This record gives sequence, structure tokens and C-alpha cells, in this order.
Amino acid sequence: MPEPQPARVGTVQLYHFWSSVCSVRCRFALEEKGVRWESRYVDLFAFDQLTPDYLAINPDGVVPTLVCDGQPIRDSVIINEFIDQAFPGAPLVPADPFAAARMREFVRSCEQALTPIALLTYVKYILPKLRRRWSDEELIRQADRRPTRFLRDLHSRGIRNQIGEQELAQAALDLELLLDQIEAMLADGPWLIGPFSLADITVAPYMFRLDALGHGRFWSARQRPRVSDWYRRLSDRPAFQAATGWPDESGGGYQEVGLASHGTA
Ligand SMILES: N[C@@H](CCC(=O)N[C@@H](CS)C(=O)NCC(=O)O)C(=O)O
Repeated sequence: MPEPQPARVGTVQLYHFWSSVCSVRCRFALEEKGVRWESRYVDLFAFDQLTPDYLAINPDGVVPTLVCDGQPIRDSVIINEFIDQAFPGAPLVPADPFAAARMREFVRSCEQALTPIALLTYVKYILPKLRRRWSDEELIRQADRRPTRFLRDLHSRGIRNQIGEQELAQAALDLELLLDQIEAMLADGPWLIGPFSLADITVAPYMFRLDALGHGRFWSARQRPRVSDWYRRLSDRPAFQAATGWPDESGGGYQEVGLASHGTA
């Protein structure tokens, strides 16, 4: 039986936004596989994600979307599995089916952790950035246009200052539990599951985001030392640097609202 060949793919475009954790996740996978891709920048602070053209390829009005040979693929986790299967290069899913299953379990935990990440990010970064660009009336109007209930609710409550301290504290706690899980997983090896995989790639943008939001204190040589060491090795990878280093094309970056990545290790 001949070895299965990776699918033949021609043009690759990624619709993405510089700081979106789900976009970073896909840029990281593309860079790890050495895929040549073209950027289609979707400025979330200009509501590009809600234009008819973009909604035609992503009806949820979210980034990222990968368009490969003219076919859209949506959802960062699905996109990354596609990237791994469709392109040559080091595999990002463990060959052992048990390890692959554990990897997907962990990836699912990361998908669930998008809610606490989004809550913290919204209050500390997204809302302050949006308020520098738009009036509250306009933001309320745009919140109602979000196709998904989750984003409609997040933006509608956020703009009305209804995301309270207790909810944010719970979000931080949920993320600390994820970090505890990572600390435990790293007892078995240098990467989360077997060789470097989509498990490491999937959670990496959350680490970068937590660091940018000032939560780098969640890990250190004393607190969660294995997380600290793993994140240092993760951030040394050229693909991680390319993925997280995409510039804020409309300017300002995290610094605009008093935040910055401190490169905590
Ligand atoms: N499950 C989706 C979630 C995508 C998502 O929520 N993307 C956010 C940025 S990380 C977004 O586009 N938000 C648009 C908005 O807030 O209007 C995925 O993994 O791709």
C-alpha cells in the first residue's frame, strides 16, 4: 500500500486579525509547517468581520478563516487539523492513536477556555481599544449585529459595564485550573502530549494573551515551574515569534491601552 500523500493544495489565504488568539493559533500552525500563505487582514476594531463579503465566507463573523484553493475552512481548531493533514512537514498530531485522542481532549479544554480568555480580554483590552474609536451608541449597535449569541452577549454586556468583578475572578480561576492541568501534563515530557503537537500550538496564544494582560504572574520558576520552562521554549520557536509578532495593522498595539507583552518566562 503506498503511503497516503498530503492533499495537493495551491493558494492559501488566511483571513485573520493580529491579536486574535484564534488567528495566532492558525498562524502558528502555518509557520510550523512552512506553508506559504497570503494575508487577508480583517480589522475587528473596524468591524470588517461584519461586512457582507466576509460573512459570505464566515457566517459567524469571526476570524480566522482559511481559504485553500478557493474553499473556505472555518474554526481555528478545524483549520489546524486541516493544515496538518494537507501540508507536508513535521506532523502536528501524534501518530499513536491514544496520544492523538488525548491531544484532542486537551484541545477541547482549550476551546472551552476561550470563554474566560474572551472575558478578561474584553474588559482589559478590547473595550478600551473600541472606546478610543467609537461611541458607546455605535458599539451597542454593532454588538447587536454579531451573528453568534456568545459574541452578541459578550459585547452587549461589556459595553454596558455588566461584566462584573466576580465573573472576571471566576474567569481567572478557570484559567489557573487550565495552567494546573498543563503543569501536571508536563511531568511526562517536554511538550504537552508526546512530541510537539497541536496541543502546544492550541494553548500557546492564551499564554501570550495572559502575559500581555499582565497575568504572566500565573507562572514563574516558583509557581508552576514546568509551565514557565515550557512557555520559554515555546516562545523561542521561530514559528511562535512569527505568529505572535504580526503587527497591529491599524496601529497602537497592546500599548495603546497600557498593556504589553512582557515576555515572561
Ligand atoms: N471557534 C472559533 C472562534 C473564533 C472567534 O471567536 N474569533 C474571535 C477572535 S479570537 C472573533 O473573530 N471575534 C469577532 C468579534 O468579536 O466580533 C475559532 O476557533 O475559530
